[in-house]
Amino acid sequence: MNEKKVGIVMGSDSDLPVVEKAVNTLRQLGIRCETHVYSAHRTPAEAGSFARGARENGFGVIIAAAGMAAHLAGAIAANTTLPVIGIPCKGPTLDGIDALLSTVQMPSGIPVATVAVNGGVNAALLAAQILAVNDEALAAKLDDMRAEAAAAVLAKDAKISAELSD
Ligand code: RP5
Repeated sequence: MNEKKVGIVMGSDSDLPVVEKAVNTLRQLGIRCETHVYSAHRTPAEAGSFARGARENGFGVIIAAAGMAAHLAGAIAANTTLPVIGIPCKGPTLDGIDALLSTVQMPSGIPVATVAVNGGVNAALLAAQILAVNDEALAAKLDDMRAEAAAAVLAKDAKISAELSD
């Protein structure tokens, strides 16, 4: 098991369905995570404090999920030099474009690696790939996971091709 944990922060418990996809993917890979609800707007002190202490508290990457005017990933990134992955969450209006632009459009100097709207799985995989830079066992698990995903696609191809080809 990787010695580093993944920190996961969401702006509201309403983001939980997206975050659960990330947690499940990390668990499949045997990566420890710690999950919190901290908001850039409603609880900025707690969000900043978590980010400032993250490196010394054993985290290697932080995933931040938020919707609407989604400043959480940027606010976390402003308080740590650990890699921060932002998940823009789709809100009740604007189809997540609001959160996407708020998360991805970081000014030079404070990067956030932004995944797709509601991209919980890819956030976890990217976090795993970052930890796997110096963890060969984890890199092998990622290879296995990709091979399984490819096999599943090829099985679908075989089924559909058999049914719909003349
Ligand atoms: C953001 O506002 C949260 O990340 C959430 O996506 C959105 C709405 O939050 P709730 O009003 O559902 O708590 O800060």
